[in-house]
Parts: sequence; C-alpha cells; structure tokens
Amino acid sequence: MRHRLKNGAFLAPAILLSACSTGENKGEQKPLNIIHIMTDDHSYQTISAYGHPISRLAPTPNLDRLAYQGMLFRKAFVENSLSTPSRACLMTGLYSHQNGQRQLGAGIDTTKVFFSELLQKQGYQTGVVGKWHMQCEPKGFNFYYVLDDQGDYYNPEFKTPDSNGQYVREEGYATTLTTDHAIEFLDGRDPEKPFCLLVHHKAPHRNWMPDIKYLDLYEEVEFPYPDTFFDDYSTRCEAARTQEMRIDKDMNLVYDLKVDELRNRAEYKQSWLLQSWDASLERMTPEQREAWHAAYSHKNKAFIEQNLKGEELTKWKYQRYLRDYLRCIKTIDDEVGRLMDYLEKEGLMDNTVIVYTSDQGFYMGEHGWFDKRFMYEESFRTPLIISHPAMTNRGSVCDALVQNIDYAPTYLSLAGVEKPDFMVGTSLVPLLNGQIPSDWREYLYYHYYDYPAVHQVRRHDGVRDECYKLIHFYGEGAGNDTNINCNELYDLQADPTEIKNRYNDPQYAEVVTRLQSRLDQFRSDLKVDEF
Ligand code: SGN
Ligand code: CA
Repeated sequence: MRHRLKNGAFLAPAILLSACSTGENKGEQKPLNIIHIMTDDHSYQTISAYGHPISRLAPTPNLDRLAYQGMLFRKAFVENSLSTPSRACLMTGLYSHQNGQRQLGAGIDTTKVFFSELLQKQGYQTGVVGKWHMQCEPKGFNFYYVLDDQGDYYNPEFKTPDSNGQYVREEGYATTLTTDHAIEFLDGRDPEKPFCLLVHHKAPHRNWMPDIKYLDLYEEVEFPYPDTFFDDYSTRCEAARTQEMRIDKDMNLVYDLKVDELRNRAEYKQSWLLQSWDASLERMTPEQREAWHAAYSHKNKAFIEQNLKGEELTKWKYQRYLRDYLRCIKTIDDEVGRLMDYLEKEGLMDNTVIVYTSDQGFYMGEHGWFDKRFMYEESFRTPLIISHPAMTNRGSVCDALVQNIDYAPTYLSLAGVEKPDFMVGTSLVPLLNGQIPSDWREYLYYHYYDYPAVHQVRRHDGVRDECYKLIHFYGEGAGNDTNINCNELYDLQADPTEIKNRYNDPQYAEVVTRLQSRLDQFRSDLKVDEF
C-alpha cells in the first residue's frame, strides 16, 4: 500500500507504521530521522549480540542494547570488501563497476547521484562525521566533519565546510571526537526538519591503536583460536596461498603489534611501516605518549625475554592483535552508548531509525589472517543492526540475504522518496516487520578488484545463496604470482568455515552448474566487464 503526499512523493509503509506507534500528531506524521553508524573493519565476531566465542570474552553491551531493541541481520554482506568501494555502494546503491569505485584509490564516478542529495531535496538536513574516505568531496551534505583519508587515532585532523579546505588538528581520540561532532550536528539542527546523519568511525582499522584508558583492558584474557587458524589452504586455488595478510608472516611486530623496542632490528628498520608507526607516535601529546609507553613497555620487555619462535610466536601475535582490536571496539561501544543516551535524553528515539554496520567484515585469525578482501565469510559478511521502536520487534533477527547496495534504497524509502530506476539495491524496509517477502533475492553477487595492491589478494567474483558459495579467481599475476583462472565451491552448511573446496567433487556437480549459471546471469544482467 502506498500513499501519495501533497508534494507528489510516495509515503512509504514504514512511515505509516511509525505513525501507529507514537500516537502523537494524530494524522500528521513527522518524517523519520536516520542515523547510519558505520565503523571501519568491524567483524561480526566481535559484537556479543552475534554470540561468537571471541565476543563473549569482550562484550559490547551498547551494541547489544541496540540489537535487543531492534533487528540483528545475520546474513548481511558487502559487494566488494574494501573501504572506498563499500562506501561508494552505500552512497549510490550501485555495484562497484557501476559507480566506478572498484579499488581503494581514485575511481568514483561523481556524476552518480548520492542518496544524501536526494534526501536533501526532500527537505532532510544531512550530515557526515568521521571517515568519509570517498575519493571525492562530501556530496549532498549540509554538515560535515570528516577525517583526512584513513584518519588518525590520536589528535586527528578534520575538514569542515568552514575550514577553507584545510584539515584542522583536534586533540583527543578519533572515536570520541567523531561522536562529539555527531552530537554537535544534532544540537545545531533545525528541530522542525528531519535529519540523516552518517557517523563513520575510523576504528577499529589497522593498526588498532586503543584509547589511553583501555591500554590494559583484556591483558589477562586469552582469546580462543579459530578452528582454521592453521589452515594449510590445501584444497583451494593459489590465491589463498599467495595473499600477504597472514598473522605469522605479514603482521609487523612494531607497527601492528606495538613492540617499539624492536625498531632497530634490520627487518623492521627497512619497512615503510616503521615510518607510519613513528608518525602515529609523534602526533601524540607528550602525556599521551608517556601513558602509551608506560602501558606497553613492560609487556614488550617480557615478550622479548621469552624469545618466542614458530607457533608460539604466532599465537602471541594473535593475542596482542585481538587485545588491541577489542580495546578499540570497547571505545566504539562506549561511544555508541553515549550517542544512544543523547537520543533518549532528547526524545529522539521514537522517531529515529538507527543503523549499525561496518564497511566490511574482518579476519580475526580465521585462515591465519587479518584484513579482509576475500569472499570468504568473515570479510564478505558484515555486522548489521537496524533499530526503530515501531518498525522492528525487540530482539528480532533477520536471515534474508542483504547487501550494502541496499542502504541507499532503504534510506530513500524511510524518507518517502521513490527509488530512482537506476539504483540496483533493494530497500530493507519490508524486512523490518520480521517477514521475508516471497520475492526476496536468493543470490548475492560479489566482486573484488584491487590487485596488485597491499595484501595481494587476487581479483575474484562469485555468487552466494543460502547454502553454497561459488568463487572465481581470475587475472594476470604480478611479481611472482602466475596468471589465475580457478574456481572454488563451498557447502556453507556442511562446511561453515570453508575449508573444503568442492568445485571438482562430482557430488556437487549440479550445485556447481546451478551457481555457475546464476553467476553468468549476474555478469550479463549487470554488464560486468571483467572476470
Ligand atoms: C591500509 C592498510 C591495509 C588495509 C588498507 C585498506 N595498511 O592500506 O592493511 O587493507 O588500508 O583498508 S596500513 O598500514 O595503512 O594500515 S580499508 O579499510 O581502507 O579498506
Ligand atoms: Ca574498512
């Protein structure tokens, strides 16, 4: 059922639903506000509402509070597991090859409409704070407070409409400052108009630098190792062997793991990562730096004295990695709680849809890895919570296949704006009442392009349905890598950790044929130009 407003726009069913719940302004419903909170590289494994063993040892009470008042999506995915491409999917509702942002660097086709522009036209006040990381200026925003590129954890620089194109340094911790600016937007808005605010945190991006107050948190906790921690990649295409994102080989003890005392070792000295490390220490205030060294130096000395090797060293690296990562998550959780408290205090909860997600998932040691990029579950999948008191049942879950191209259509629908024909994503609003429409998508398309590049993950595309995943690695090899044209099939129910490639198993021949034909269909329908 759809109703036309006087201005000709369509009123989405969601707005009617919300009208039923609040009981105020009988007949005259205020448009919904939207807050999209997106962290950078936050794994679903580290949100306790998802119930993963890691998160049980490092709970996230505020994210859980959001999940328990709303809907937790257990099958939310990205199209291309990398920051700028993911953000381009968010802003345009288009796949990477359609919006131009295939890789981390330049690419976005700025002639594509951003959903923020359409909301502005609808009378929304729009804002974005934190990591923008689009390779263009913020488009369609009344207010912005954005970090420079990846941004910094300590005393970061922000650009605003008033800073004359300059990034201006602010003292403090990025997650907290980003929340401060979110609240600043909310305080300064016109309360008579609806708003859409994107709160994009830098954390917990590499190199996982926690806030001073949490430098010792979880120090006594031993985090469990994933079943695939020592994966030998024996059934896979060579892409899994030639990547450079292994905890044992590619995680740097100084830059990633903060063992500053090893900076003079030849292997670290030559690394450009050492320069980044120095830069991140130099930008601290003397007090911050002193507190930092005080927290790490005795732990580092104990580590060096142990002189660990082989498996023991890899395990130590994993523990240090997880502790720092989860310390960053702790501040995220605190700051999401602070924002929710603000919304409650200001009486905004009933009329605001709150979304929590990440720009992609992340490996917490699965397959021996950190980083993302692959179509395997931990980086393909992303956390997603949507909460609105009238539209989502408390503590509900959704198992429909959803993807980051769906956010733009969702926000347009919430605002009562008709989705433009060119947008390919699908509004998630029909899912919020707990039922999956019978014509909901059964397959997802994925495509990763950023090779050769840091972490050296080969180009691949693929499809996933409820039960299976087909991946195709392709392209010329760079450096020592050979050309690749290789397929993998995983049975996600029998083998949820994706260690047995079934592509050449005769038992799975029919599944391969079905998924291959769906993949071909995607490539031709979407006019994919490389695979
Ligand atoms: C940086 C990181 C990489 C990371 C990319 C992309 N290296 O290059 O580890 O994969 O960003 O991350 S770092 O030394 O600079 O930390 S993304 O989140 O922007 O996609
Ligand atoms: Ca990211």
